[in-house]
Amino acid sequence: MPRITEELEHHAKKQSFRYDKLSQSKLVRQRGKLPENIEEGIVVQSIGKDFFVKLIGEKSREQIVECVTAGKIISENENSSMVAVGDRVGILLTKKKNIDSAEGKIVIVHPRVNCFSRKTVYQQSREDILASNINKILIFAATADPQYNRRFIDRLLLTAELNLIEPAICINKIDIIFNDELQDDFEAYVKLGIKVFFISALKEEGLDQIKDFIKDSITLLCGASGTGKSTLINRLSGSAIQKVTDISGKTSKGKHTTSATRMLEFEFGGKLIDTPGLREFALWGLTKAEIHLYFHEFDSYNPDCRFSPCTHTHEPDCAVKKAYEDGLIDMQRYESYLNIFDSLDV
Ligand SMILES: Nc1nc2c(ncn2[C@@H]2O[C@H](COP(=O)(O)OP(=O)(O)OP(=O)(O)O)[C@@H](O)[C@H]2O)c(=O)[nH]1
Ligand SMILES: [Mg+2]
Ligand SMILES: [Zn+2]
Repeated sequence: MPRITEELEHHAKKQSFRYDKLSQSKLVRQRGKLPENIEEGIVVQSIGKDFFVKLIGEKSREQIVECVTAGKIISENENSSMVAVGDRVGILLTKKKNIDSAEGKIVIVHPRVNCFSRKTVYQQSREDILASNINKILIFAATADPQYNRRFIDRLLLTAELNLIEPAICINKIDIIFNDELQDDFEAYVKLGIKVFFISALKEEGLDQIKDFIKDSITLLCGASGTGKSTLINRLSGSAIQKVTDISGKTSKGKHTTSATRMLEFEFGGKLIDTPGLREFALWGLTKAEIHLYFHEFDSYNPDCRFSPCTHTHEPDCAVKKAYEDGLIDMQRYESYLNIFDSLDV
């Protein structure tokens, strides 16, 4: 991705950074000069405070280095997770008997091109980044065990559009349920031009469309726990887990660990970032006033509302609400809109 590289290098050369003490963390962002002897890399796994960084410098052999974060980090990314999978980082090697057993310290996090984030669960007003520098997101859910939740899907769709990330919805476990009702439930998304895949990871049905989608891009895979994300990854890798080019190969903390966010690379071309199952997804970076702009089925009715701006919740002569009442707007999407509207403070 030459564009990303150029942008990051440009920023790295500026050597001027904010100082910003983070309240809940000992880590600080520091203004200052870049240290010398920095190795450049990309974060391919995060688990707790441990990170795995794949070196990408000209002389590197794409080794994976286990890293912690330095007490002070140089970063321009404000008010957000300090380090996330997908980040371009600069590290200092701390133990260096030989490069393959080296350990490192992350000292710089380069500016992100984009990221996929939510609001932190335990703190107000902090951006919790699931992954950065990604092209696509595969919003993953299941027909049953656990059954999909469309409101959850809608929240992820909004976040994808906000961050200019191409989304697709993947409904797994069609070996349990697959009927017209299920397909009808996702018709609203198909009409909006969003790709919807129905698959069974376990029975390996429909996997070609997933391969097509993720080929040659960096795709974030996220959804609730137990929906089958790791199963999909195993199947895509050719059923034997070791065939997944596990680019965080140094860890011995378990192949199927669900507590790590991990970037995996496939032989057919493309990277998929497996994430721990999401329980909650509070929106970050959107206000009440703007969310209606992300519900594109409202677009053609919007100009006919009597008030402008109109929140489409209580105003008289609201064309969007009328369209909903006339059955022209998908019921659940409108309800999702109201649900998200109510969940936001401002
Ligand atoms: N029937 C059926 N079961 C599936 C399918 N895919 C996965 N499963 C089962 O669903 C369970 C959870 O699968 P995982 O792949 O661990 O789910 P996950 O999304 O990675 O879960 P977390 O890592 O906790 O987020 C396992 O018992 C799988 O065998 C499928 O297509 N059909
Ligand atoms: Mg998993
Ligand atoms: Zn209106």
